[in-house]
Amino acid sequence: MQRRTVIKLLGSSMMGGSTTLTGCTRLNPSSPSSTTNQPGASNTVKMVTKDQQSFFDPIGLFVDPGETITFVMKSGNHSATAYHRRYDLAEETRIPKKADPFDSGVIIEQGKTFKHTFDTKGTYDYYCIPHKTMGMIARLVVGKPGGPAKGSMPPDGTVPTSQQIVNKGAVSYKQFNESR
Ligand SMILES: [Cu+2]
Repeated sequence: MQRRTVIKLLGSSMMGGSTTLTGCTRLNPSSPSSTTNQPGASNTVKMVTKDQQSFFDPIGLFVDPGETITFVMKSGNHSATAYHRRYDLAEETRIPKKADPFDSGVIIEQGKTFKHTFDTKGTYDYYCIPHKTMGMIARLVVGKPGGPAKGSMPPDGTVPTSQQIVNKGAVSYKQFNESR
């Protein structure tokens, strides 16, 4: 009776052991890249309509130069569009001089994503085409603050300061509203 229990335990622990080893081998290569991210920050910005409010979340995000941000359509109809004079609604340019402007166009399908890679350092302000005048705006800092948006607020409302974004890595929409 006792002996059979021991054998059973040995058997199951051996099987468990081999499973764990396989898992380790697969997981190891991905762990270095996940530790280079800022604590608690990810490179995803959600576009949301909830309780009659439309917003980007986080409203402020820091990334390193060369990183890609994924904008995800959660609910509603939205765009992620840089304040750049090339776009009709942007009354001023609020991204660094040498930066590539970006515009997702209005996205209506839930779950759809738009990606943009940010190579030029500085402060980037952007808006949502349908909700710009209602203050659906947000800010990114790539590497370090700079450019025309660095020390001022967009014409459509307020976003976290460049320094707040540098300090926190990511400022959620909820956090930002509670601090105002
Ligand atoms: Cu919107």
